[in-house]
Amino acid sequence: TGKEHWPRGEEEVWQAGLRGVDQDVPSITKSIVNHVQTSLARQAYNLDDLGAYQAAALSVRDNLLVNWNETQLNYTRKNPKRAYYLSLEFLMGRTLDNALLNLGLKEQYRDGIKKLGFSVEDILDKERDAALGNGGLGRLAACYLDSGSSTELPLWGYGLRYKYGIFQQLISPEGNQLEAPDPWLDNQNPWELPRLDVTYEVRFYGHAERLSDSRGVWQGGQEVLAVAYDVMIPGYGTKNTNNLRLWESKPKRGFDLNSFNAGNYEAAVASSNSADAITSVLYPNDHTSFGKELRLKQQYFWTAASLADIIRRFKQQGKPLKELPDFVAIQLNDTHPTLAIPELMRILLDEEDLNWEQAWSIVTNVFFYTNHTVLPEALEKWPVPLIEHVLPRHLQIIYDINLFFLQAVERKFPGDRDRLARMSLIEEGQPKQVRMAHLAAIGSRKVNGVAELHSDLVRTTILKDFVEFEGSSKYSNVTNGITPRRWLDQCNPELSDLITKTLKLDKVVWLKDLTKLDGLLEFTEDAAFRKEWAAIKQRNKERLANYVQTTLGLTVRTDAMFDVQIKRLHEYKRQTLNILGVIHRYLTLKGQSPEERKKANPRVVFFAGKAAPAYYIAKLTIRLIVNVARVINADPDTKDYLQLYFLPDYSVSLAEVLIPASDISQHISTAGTEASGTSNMKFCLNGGLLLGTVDGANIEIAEEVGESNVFFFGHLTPAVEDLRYQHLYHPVPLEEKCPTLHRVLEQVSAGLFDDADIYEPLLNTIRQNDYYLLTDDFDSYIAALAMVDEAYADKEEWTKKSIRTTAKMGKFSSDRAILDYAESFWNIEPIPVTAKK
Ligand code: KOT
Repeated sequence: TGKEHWPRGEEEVWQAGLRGVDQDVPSITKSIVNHVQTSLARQAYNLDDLGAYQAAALSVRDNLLVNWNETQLNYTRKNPKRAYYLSLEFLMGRTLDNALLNLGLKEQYRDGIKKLGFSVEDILDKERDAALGNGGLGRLAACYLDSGSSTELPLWGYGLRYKYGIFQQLISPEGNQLEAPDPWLDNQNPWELPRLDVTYEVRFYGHAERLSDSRGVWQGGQEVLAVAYDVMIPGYGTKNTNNLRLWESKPKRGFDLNSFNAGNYEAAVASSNSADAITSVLYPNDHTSFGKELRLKQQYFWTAASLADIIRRFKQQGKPLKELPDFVAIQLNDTHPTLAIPELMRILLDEEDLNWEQAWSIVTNVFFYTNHTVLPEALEKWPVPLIEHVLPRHLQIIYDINLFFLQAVERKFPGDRDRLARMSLIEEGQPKQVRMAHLAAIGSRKVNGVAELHSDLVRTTILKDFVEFEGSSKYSNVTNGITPRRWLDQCNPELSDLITKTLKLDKVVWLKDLTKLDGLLEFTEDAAFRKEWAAIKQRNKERLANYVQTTLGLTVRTDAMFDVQIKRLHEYKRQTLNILGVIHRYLTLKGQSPEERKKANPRVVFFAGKAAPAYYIAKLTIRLIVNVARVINADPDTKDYLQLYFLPDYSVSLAEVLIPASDISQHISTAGTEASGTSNMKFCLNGGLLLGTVDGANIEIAEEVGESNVFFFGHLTPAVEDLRYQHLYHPVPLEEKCPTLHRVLEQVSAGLFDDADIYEPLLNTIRQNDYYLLTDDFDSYIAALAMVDEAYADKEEWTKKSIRTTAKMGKFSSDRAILDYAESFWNIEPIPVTAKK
């Protein structure tokens, strides 16, 4: 009829109400005051910054809701193919500032908030980060949502609404990391919309029976309810506002009345508690697979609810399921959502009565899998007995997939038993385990890595056999990206303004086509421009120093080079290399006369990052950094030349202060271990230079900005395997192999910074097999640091490098990345919300 999406009643009456929200300053202040009075029920006279934040947020949210509704209605009407991004982590950070900038309302709200007696900066600072992620993988998902809306793609995210996000990090006086919970929902969250009517039942445990070769039935066990919470994702410079749907678990029926009446209160609440537990907390492990039952339940709960929702939406169109791949693409963010593959098979076989070929053909055209790491300990494997217990029907389906798959491999490579064992979905052992990366690969239409080198490694190492079997065209690359809205315009407003002024473009233009930045190149020779550029960096350094002063009470000197390494603590990322380099610098300074020292380039070194709570070596690294900082910062001989800070509780918001302030940042993973890295892109976009290894996206950054503008060191990926072999079979004593490093380790062992012996377990990882090759790379690392010093001594030349770096970062916009997914994988197109009639 074409009328099914029209309102009941009189259209003009509806239209009068659907005017949207007025955006002039008087309307904004009126709306804020109104929210103070009604939504918050607070008095104007004693409103504090938090209350003002909440009222402003609710007022901004009204704008988002209008756009969100229009976008969703537009999708419903036009019915395009949609893409869904399934991620267990969305590291969103704060929302208010981002929403204001994306809506183009920052200045109006600044004025309005000022008229109400508050400062916009103070109230922005009251917002807690939404920290539903560990690091790069979760932040990437957040950048992709921003870009999906900004490029007007019909892209939804699906995740979990954890009650507790990533733990809060505290540092004890001894330098140990302590963890505290992150109850981010304690204040009500204005950015989410509870959809208490959108619910699905998700089953666990019970028993499965086969009804025929491919069909089965799964009954009994526990049923848990998934409840939807929607988070609005505004696009930049467009009305398009996509949705991030987060699931909360809750018991299907409050508690069990029978047990309750029988006086067994504990049994009555136990099943209710176990339902609530599913979405209670984000697992704080990065790059490890733990095999914990609750984590498996999280993964299934989320994939089952998301698929049920996607299929319900598809079915509303009245189309047959064989057309699902024409309307739905689902991107799997790492292997965490891989259970979606057997779950969709289960739905199609057991509930929709399709045969195996029909079902498998739909599945393998709907899913797309992104791999984010080749580290063996991070590749997910689930014990077969655990899957059998929690998801008995899915185990049957996984076995069936495996059987058909291995039969096909056998036909192509007859008699190659080793190959079958390597490729099987099931790893033999005690217990047997399901290899999720294999399942994700064979169940998907495309598989990609996240930077050129990483995608090559995926093709030639962990999925080599699969490329040989299926052909290489399925295995491709999409280099990661970052949103320039948050990671330049929002975190570095002065630089953003200077760029806008210099390019003589509306900022919407270059922020949506970041390659426009290369128009800055011609200004590198303009001394006045360089002066402004350098002055902004200096003010950002002062802003960071001010943050450290107010939060930690420490005075940072801002006339020094700022050298920053901020990321999860992990041996492969080699924070240890950095801190040992700092100690080397300290010992060198101590050995010099006061006259010699005066020639030194003063440096302030910043670290920040969390360690997984059970990662002992990573925690010991934090302790070493904290104690070296304590000694160095108190040493009158050196404190003018070297300062060191470990900033606790690293977060998206802290990154937004640190990144614009950096002169040089370190991305120094052992070659071949960091899939991409994304903070490297953020630093460079903000005119910080890069000190790094030839790894991940560092390589592509160097290709763009030119090798003369980055500082590379260390062995290359092809050498790594040989070096590890040497360590095992032809070890050379450290004092011979690398005397400089030997001397540093001796000082740590002797107790120069802390109790002697405390760091032996950490130092022994280096002295013994040195898996991450610190002993091989230390000398070239020190040489690279010296080159950085030398380059920094020529301030004008350094500023030119800084400008050139920013100018050449266009490739790394997440808009480019998401459009690449949309075109080469998903086959979806922008669906702009057209202006209302
Ligand atoms: C793996 C298992 C559990 C939790 C997280 C991971 C993980 C995270 N694997 N890779 N990552 C990072 O993903 C980023 C985004 O693609 C990359 O930039 C980074 O190099 C990966 O380490």
